[in-house]
Amino acid sequence: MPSYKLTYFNGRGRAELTRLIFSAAGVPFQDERVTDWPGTAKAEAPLGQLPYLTVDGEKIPQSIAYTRMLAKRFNMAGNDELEQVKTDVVVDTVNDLQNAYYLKVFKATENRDTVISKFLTEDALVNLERIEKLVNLYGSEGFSVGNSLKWSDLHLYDVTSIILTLSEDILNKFPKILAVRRTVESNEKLAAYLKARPETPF
Ligand SMILES: N[C@@H](CCC(=O)N[C@@H](CS)C(=O)NCC(=O)O)C(=O)O
Repeated sequence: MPSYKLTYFNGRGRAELTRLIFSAAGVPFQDERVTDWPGTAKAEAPLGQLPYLTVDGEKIPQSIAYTRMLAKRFNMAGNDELEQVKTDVVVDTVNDLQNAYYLKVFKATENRDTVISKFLTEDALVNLERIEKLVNLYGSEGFSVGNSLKWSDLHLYDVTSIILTLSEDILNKFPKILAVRRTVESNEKLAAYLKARPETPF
């Protein structure tokens, strides 16, 4: 089996999707959490950013690219070409939501309440509507694409968990998204991981 080491800060952030994939697949990996940044870690990171994944000694940056490779290896990328592209479409749309959150909310230092309420009524709503529409088109009850677990389900779960910390009822009008969240939470391996994972600052 290849050796995997995931290097990130002590947070969920852009590394949590990868941790969820390893957990769902039951594949062991080293979960390295850097506490001294930039320190020497920035110079050691291929693009001067975290996260990156070291596969059999080779460091690979860009979390979505290497997580897609893992999803293929662990049979969570789609069962044929059409399922793969649909899964990528959901992942990209969830990325739009995640990137808007990082850009507008995570980085906000002033007027946080105003920034959050604008984000929730604009970016969050638009992107959640799009994700709900895609799950309706491509998925089935509890799965965002087809009828088995894909990495898009895990990304959807992870990013909507962040949105829920800003507004606990925002997902109530998105039944398809809620159904995917229930699938993830009721998966035995994922439930065990979610229960055991550490609380972190982000
Ligand atoms: N597209 C990249 C984004 C990586 C990124 O923005 N990393 C941030 C943390 S989430 C970072 O390393 N910030 C610290 C820095 O640039 O010094 C990915 O998904 O891996």
